Amino acid sequence: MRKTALITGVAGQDGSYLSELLISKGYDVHGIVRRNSVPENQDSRIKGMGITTHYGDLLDPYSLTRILQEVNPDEVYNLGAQSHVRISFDVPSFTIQTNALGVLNLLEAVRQFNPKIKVYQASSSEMFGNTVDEDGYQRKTTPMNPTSPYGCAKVMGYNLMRHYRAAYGMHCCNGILFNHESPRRGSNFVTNKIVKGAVEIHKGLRNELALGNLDASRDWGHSKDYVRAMHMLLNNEEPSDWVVATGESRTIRQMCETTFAHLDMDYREYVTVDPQYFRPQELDFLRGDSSEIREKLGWKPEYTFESMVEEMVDHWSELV
Ligand code: G4F
Repeated sequence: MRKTALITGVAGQDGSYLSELLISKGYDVHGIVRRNSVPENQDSRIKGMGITTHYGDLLDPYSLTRILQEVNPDEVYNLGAQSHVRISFDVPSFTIQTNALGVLNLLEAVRQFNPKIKVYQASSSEMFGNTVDEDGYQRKTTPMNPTSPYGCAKVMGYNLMRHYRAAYGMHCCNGILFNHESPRRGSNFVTNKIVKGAVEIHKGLRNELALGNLDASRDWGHSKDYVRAMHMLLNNEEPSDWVVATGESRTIRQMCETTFAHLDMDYREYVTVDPQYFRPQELDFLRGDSSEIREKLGWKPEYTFESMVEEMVDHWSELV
């Protein structure tokens, strides 16, 4: 029988790739969108895909109950969040409400409507903060010491999922996803900001690119590979928590070097550092150990760091 999926945050980078994946697998896909004064800004990534959208909000439990009743999903993917770490310092209360209380609202609505629905939670490597195991990796046993309101809220969401699994036997799964990018990434996240800026400089539209901390290091994968992992791990018989990562870490400086080199430029001639992009507390280093999902579920990324950057450069070169 045809399966039905409900996705919060459907209009975002991951929501749009996940929708495409599920549609290709024969799912009926529904998504929750929040009211926006310019709706065109919101559906640009998902227009014409064949998704049914519903107005709702993680902070409005009535809307969640109504949508669950209307859609009656087999699987719920909670990708809705205030997803920008730097901005979480500016809007900490909103971030905590959406990213932590929102998870509770969704879990309670599912539990009361039908506790057999499978629930995926977009947990994040930001939860680890500056803790790294002795071998230089983070894994699900690594202590969580978040360094941002965003990270604190994600830890709460993560724990709520584990609690609902243990207390009510619900099929709740956390995907602890390390950074994942693509041409659909918002251009205020560092990868797309660098690529867009480099392409604009290459085309003579600007002279420099101002960034924040160039020495932070991230484990960057491609969103398309990571939404595949979401679907795989949610459909594993035993509900559990899984790390999804490439196992490679690069600094922002290295990201600049690779991107500008693709365009035959030297980043050192154009990149400047502007303290306005620093964070009150920085997460210095991320590198994930995803051996469990690779060994048990056979997941592995198809993109390399280089092929991902190339795709992003091609995208912006066509667009700008
Ligand atoms: O691209 P970012 O903004 O991503 P960040 O903070 O790592 O968060 C992303 O990944 C998390 C997973 O670990 C997700 F949970 C979260 O939702 C989001 O998707 O920043 C990456 C790094 C930071 O160290 C930041 O300080 O880049 C550094 N950076 C340097 N200059 C900058 C800039 N970040 C941004 N956004 N803009 C800059 O100009």
